Order: sequence, then C-alpha cells, then structure tokens
Amino acid sequence: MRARMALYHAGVQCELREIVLKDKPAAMLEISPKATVPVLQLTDGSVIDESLDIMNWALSEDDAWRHAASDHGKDAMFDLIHVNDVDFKMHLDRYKYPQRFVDRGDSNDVHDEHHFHAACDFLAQLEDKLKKTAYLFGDKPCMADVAIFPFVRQFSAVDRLRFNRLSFTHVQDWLNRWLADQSFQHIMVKHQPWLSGDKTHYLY
Ligand SMILES: N[C@@H](CCC(=O)N[C@@H](CS)C(=O)NCC(=O)O)C(=O)O
Repeated sequence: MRARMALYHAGVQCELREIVLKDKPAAMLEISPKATVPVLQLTDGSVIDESLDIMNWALSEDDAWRHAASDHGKDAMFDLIHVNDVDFKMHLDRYKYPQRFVDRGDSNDVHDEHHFHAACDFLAQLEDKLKKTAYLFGDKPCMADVAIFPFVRQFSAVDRLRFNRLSFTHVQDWLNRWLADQSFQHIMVKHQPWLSGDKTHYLY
C-alpha cells in the first residue's frame, strides 16, 4: 500500500499485478524468492522487494516529499519510520493476530493488552507531532506520513470503537484525511488476481 502510494505520488507509471498470498504466481517467485509483497521490477530487470526501498526509489526520482522533510531533518523522518517498522509493527502484529503468537507462549490476554498499550505509546508520539502541524513533519505530507499511516490504519481496524475512543484526536483526523485522500482511493481500487496473459492494469 505504501509502496503504491509513493509510486503514485512520484508520478511513476507501472503495471499492477494483484497477488493472492496463498497462491503466489511462479513469475513472482522467480524474481523474488523472498515471496513477500510488494515486489517492483524495473524496466532494466532489477527487482526491489522491500516496501521502504520502493518508496525510497520512487521518491528519489521526484523527491518533493523527501525535500519537504529535509527542513525538519531527514534523520528524524527516517528514525520515526524505523520505529514504526520495527517497534510499532511488532506490537501491531501481536495485538492484531494474538493467536499467531500463542504457540510460542508469548500471547495471552495480559500480553495482548501490553501490545495495545505499547502501540499506543507510538501513537502518542505521532499525536505530539500532529498537534503542531497537519502532517508529521510539517504542513505538507512527506514520506513518513505515507510510510506510517497504513500501519495506523491496520491498528485502527482491529477495534475501531476502541481506536475512536482514544484521546489521539489529531492522529484520528490525520488518518481520516489519508483514507479520504484521492491518492489512497485510487491505489485501493482492486483488480482481479493476476494471471499470465491478462489485460494489463496500470497505476495511472
Ligand atoms: N518488510 C517487508 C514486509 C513485507 C511483508 O511481510 N508483506 C506481507 C504482506 S503485507 C507478505 O507478503 N507476506 C507473505 C505471505 O503472507 O505469504 C516490506 O515492507 O516489504
């Protein structure tokens, strides 16, 4: 999702292939044995198969969003994305899928609550920033906004009422603005899972 958002905002045209994770096509596994989505294959055949790397590649071609952040320190932006990708995502996964962690003995109700509250600590950091500016690093969106909001969206969807009751009104408003954003609506249009020989779907 965030890779598509970055490609869209950078104006990079690309062919889209929807994947069913339980039935990954051979063409995908051939170019990316790591077997996770997203995967981007460039016209020279090279492959980028980490969402953040795709974002960096896309926005390095047209870096208005990275530039916007530079006034506030690119390091701070990448540090926040790192905390999102490592810590927040870890707590999110355990809050969202407690049953996946049961076998490893590290999930029970107490732990699930722990992960909810630990995730909220990160939301509190976002709330502090969004109290001051409309986006995380200023009055315009930057890469950090797009890198992070899809994970906050996932968090909000686990228990929407509970999320809405949190006192993070600026985070809620920021998320709602992204969900209503034309770019998000555009990239979320679903296509049938890709089969060789299908009509080509493009990002634009
Ligand atoms: N760090 C990777 C994580 C990618 C990832 O884990 N993607 C999930 C879907 S959101 C996936 O493809 N899982 C493989 C599977 O479920 O088979 C990235 O951001 O690109």
